[in-house]
Amino acid sequence: MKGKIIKSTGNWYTAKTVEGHYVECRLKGKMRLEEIKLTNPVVVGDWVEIENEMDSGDTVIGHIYPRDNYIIRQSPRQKFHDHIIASNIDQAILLVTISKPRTSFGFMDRFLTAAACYHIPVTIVVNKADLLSEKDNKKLQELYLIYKDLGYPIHLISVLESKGLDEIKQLLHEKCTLIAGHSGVGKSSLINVLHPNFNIKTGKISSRWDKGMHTTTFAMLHELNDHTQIIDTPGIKEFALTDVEPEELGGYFPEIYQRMSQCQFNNCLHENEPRCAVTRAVEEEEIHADRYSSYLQMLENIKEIKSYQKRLNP
Ligand SMILES: Nc1nc2c(ncn2[C@@H]2O[C@H](COP(=O)(O)OP(=O)(O)OP(=O)(O)O)[C@@H](O)[C@H]2O)c(=O)[nH]1
Ligand SMILES: [Mg+2]
Ligand SMILES: [Zn+2]
Repeated sequence: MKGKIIKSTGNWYTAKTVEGHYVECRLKGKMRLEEIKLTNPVVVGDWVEIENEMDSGDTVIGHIYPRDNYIIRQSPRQKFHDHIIASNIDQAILLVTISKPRTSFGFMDRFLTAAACYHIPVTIVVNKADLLSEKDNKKLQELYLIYKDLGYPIHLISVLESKGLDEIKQLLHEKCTLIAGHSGVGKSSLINVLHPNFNIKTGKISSRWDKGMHTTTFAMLHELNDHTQIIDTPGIKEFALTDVEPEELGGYFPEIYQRMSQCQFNNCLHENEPRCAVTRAVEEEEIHADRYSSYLQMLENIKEIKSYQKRLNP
């Protein structure tokens, strides 16, 4: 029977079958051996085939259907160990806060790029509007200036004061949406206010560091109604760009994509090449310097990953 994984805690998974039943299952013994090398062979959002195992009487996952897309994060401990957060999503909300905790533009760029690789549309949602100081407001204006121009929809909300939530409800309607962002930005709090019956655990912000406490520890799919699903995720430090080639990266930056056909070399990486339309646009301040430096950082990172992979499989 076909089902969708809604929760994963180590070796056990919860799947919702197409008939609407919730079943606890684990990976079939044989599959476990074959896929043992992967950190997380089954993830929230995966479509799987569930069967009854004769010997054990357990309900097991016998097959994982190919994923349409997924979002990967970089392991906080091991640089090259990536971890798929969730799969088969229609869209993502990048939930950010200007302060408590602060979300950097560099972090946003990484997520936007990771999502663009899989053609996952992203809406930027700025939470904690109630906390904005004058200085924060300036930062927020800068955020609008950069990202609105690039074509990303942006919403300003306050979960605490229930402001701006109707637009979010409309946005989620009949889609499967992943909510991503740093620990403490209010991902779980937002999901809680969207449904009266939800009671997801939320955590305080450390007053010492202005950072979240990593309250949500694994991704979980919550159903607002039969056709509307929302995936809560743990606070993330870094998103990984494992599957991207260096010369592809520019294609995922709308402002680079727009200009790269005008570069002299068609394999231009927009670093120091002559007659590069991208570096020219940066000099002329048509491309934001912060965005360009995010690009260069990601490019370095991708090159590093590639050379690591080459060393592993020469
Ligand atoms: N002032 C203010 N605080 C908020 C708002 N939304 C959420 N919070 C608070 O922010 C803190 C963190 O909220 P969570 O929902 O646990 O954050 P999270 O993003 O799920 O964090 P992790 O699970 O650690 O990734 C809680 O104390 C919330 O009450 C808001 O709009 N304004
Ligand atoms: Mg949470
Ligand atoms: Zn170029």
